[in-house]
Amino acid sequence: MERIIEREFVILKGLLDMAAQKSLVDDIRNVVRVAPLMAPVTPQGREMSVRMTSAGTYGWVTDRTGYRYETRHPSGAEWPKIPASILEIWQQVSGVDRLPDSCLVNFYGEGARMGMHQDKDEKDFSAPVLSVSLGDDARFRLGGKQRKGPTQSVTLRSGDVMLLAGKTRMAFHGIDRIYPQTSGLLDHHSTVFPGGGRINLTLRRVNEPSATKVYR
Ligand code: MD3
Ligand code: FE
Repeated sequence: MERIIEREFVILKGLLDMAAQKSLVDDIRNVVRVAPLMAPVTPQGREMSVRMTSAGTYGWVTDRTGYRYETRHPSGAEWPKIPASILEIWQQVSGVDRLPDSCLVNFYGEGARMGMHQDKDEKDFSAPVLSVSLGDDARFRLGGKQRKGPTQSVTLRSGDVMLLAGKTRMAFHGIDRIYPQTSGLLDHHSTVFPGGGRINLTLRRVNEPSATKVYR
């Protein structure tokens, strides 16, 4: 008999050791060279404090036109491939065969935050979302499917990996604050990430399962 245990909200504290974290930052530096970080503007015309770019088939973008996924950076170039090191984490922990088709790279400098929101610009809500934290500590807040209601807070540290599936996939969530200078990880790339800060990678399935090529 097959038993499926649904894991809806899993935090793998310290899954990535220092060596793995450093090589991920090297890989992200190469992504950022091809697809530079941007200062996203909301449809309401407010600049977000988080800097963003993407890798993969689809990248999440926002401007006065709205929130959406695009196949190109605003420069006109296609997004770089998702580094193999990042796909390996997905294969290790996601529990699904499909690979992510989007890797959002969020960069938080001192004072950056992300207000409570739901992720609902994707076509495939059946796949989990996976988050990788690198650099400075962050206060993460997770609520329910309604904007109002109880929330729980967790400190995310460098090397932590989080899996959001099932009901949690549609939960409101945000980053209240960054704790500056709590990690030296980004200092070895101070020209790319001046003043340290935090990087979050968010791996997602954007397109429908039927659009996925299966290789056997
Ligand atoms: C919970 N990023 O990019 S990652 C985002 O740390 C985003 O940069 C935050 O929220 C960050 O949309 C949080 C963790 C995360 C990602 C997706 C979720 C948590 C989630 C989707 C549903 C519920
Ligand atoms: Fe989100």
